[in-house]
Amino acid sequence: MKRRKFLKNASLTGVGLAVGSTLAACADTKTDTTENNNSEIVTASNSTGTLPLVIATWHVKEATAKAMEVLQKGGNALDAVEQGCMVEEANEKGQSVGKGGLPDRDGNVTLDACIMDKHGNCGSVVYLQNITHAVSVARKVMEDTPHVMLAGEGAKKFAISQGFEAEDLLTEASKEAWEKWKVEAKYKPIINIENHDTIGMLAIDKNGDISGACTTSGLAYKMGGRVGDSPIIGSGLFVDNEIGACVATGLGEEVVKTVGSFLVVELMRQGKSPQEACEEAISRIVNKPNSNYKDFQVGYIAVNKNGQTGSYSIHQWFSMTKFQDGVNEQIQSDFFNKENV
Ligand code: SD4
Repeated sequence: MKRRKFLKNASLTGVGLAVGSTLAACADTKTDTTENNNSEIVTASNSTGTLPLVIATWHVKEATAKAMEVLQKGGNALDAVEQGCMVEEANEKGQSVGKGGLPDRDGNVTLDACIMDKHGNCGSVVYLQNITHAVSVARKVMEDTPHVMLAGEGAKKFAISQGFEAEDLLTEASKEAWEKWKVEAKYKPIINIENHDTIGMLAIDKNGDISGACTTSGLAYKMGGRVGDSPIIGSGLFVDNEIGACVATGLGEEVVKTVGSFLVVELMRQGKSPQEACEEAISRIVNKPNSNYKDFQVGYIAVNKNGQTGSYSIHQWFSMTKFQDGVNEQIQSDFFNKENV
């Protein structure tokens, strides 16, 4: 079923679902016949692979290819995740990241991003406007300030002082979509209307060191000032070089409430595989009393120190892109809600 059709059929109260899939642990690699933007979707082995390795949320093969190029040339995981995410930030067709991102309800494109390195250093920007490469500004916050997080006007001023150029991020296509939305202006943030979304990327370089990054324009038509999980260390992203890393996508409010990425890494510390840890983190959300999980999506991808990976989401159609052993592939994620599937 086409993703858009699925969304339509999902009888959601105006909220599009981000859908995901995870690796079925230890399943063999095989072609799945499900459609997805002409790309092959596979379920893949969860076995340990060689380093280096890159994984990212959604269908972002160009971004993972860029990251792998950096790693193959001997670059470190931090450079790889930054440069990989930059590919999607610059891609105007992606309406959930960087330039071309869908605006908030007032027509402003506001970006959230963060980055974390092997030492546990981190940097983040929230509610950043007019700067395409939010992930690079986050890295500058990490490396060139005594702070972890800069917001709004301060973040923008800092970026400009570092040589970033201010530009209009609202493209014609996103403006048009916003104009259409305004006709009804239902205040239901839309998650994931494209076959890619917030990009979260994790990499292990040839030295076995892990870094991660996450960048997004957040929920389309969100309230002005809204910040999601993506720039919140421990929620949208967490890296522990001893254990592994995790990054989230979907309805940020639900990720923040369970400090999702930190949770996944801690579960791996307790001995769970990346797959098991992602599944447990999703179960914490869906098993809350009165959880309305049918109306929203959350997906996690994770990697451990051995190069095992996992991904899991609440609803169908989430995917992970993985580049390892010379293969850059989109992997359909397993998911919790099998009703109507
Ligand atoms: C947010 N987590 O701002 C982001 C949006 C997202 O799939 O990932 N959508 O809540």
